[in-house]
Amino acid sequence: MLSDKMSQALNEQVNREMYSAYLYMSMSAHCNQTGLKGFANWFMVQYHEEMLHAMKIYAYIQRQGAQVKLAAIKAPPASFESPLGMFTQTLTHEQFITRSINDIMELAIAEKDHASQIFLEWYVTEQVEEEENDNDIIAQLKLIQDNPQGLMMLDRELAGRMTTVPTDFSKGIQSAMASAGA
Ligand code: OFO
Repeated sequence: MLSDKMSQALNEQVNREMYSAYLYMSMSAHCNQTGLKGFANWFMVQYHEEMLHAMKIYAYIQRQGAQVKLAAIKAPPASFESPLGMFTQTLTHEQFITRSINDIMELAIAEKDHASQIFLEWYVTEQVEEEENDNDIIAQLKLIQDNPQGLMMLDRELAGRMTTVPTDFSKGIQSAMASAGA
């Protein structure tokens, strides 16, 4: 059972995760257009991760017998600054997501909603990884500065990022997680 407040907070988080997916999809398109195919791949993998984050909450709301209420997803920007500017923007966005996950966790604690606390723990851990990934790439981009060779090397490295999360949710989240071995 979810309180109305928790149900609303989780529905809002679905929207934030969908926006994250949309933002990274837009960044991927921008990178493709500017010839950074590896960066484009990295952001497209990130898009899939965000879709999983949204779908897990979507399924949890339903399993708890509450109503999914989807809201409009705001349009992301279509053009971006340098790769360093883009990853700085990504980190700022992920820090915002971390704060929103923490706020929902605070609500779950205040409401003594143990099921939601356990559910949200996965997101708390995931956000540490999200910020760490961005910080690592930002550090590399700062070392590279304006060196095109360094940028191309990093682009090749980011081209190797693979999607490890499920992408087909047609049979539900549990089946998707099981078939992806997640
Ligand atoms: Fe869903 O973690 Fe990024 O936004």
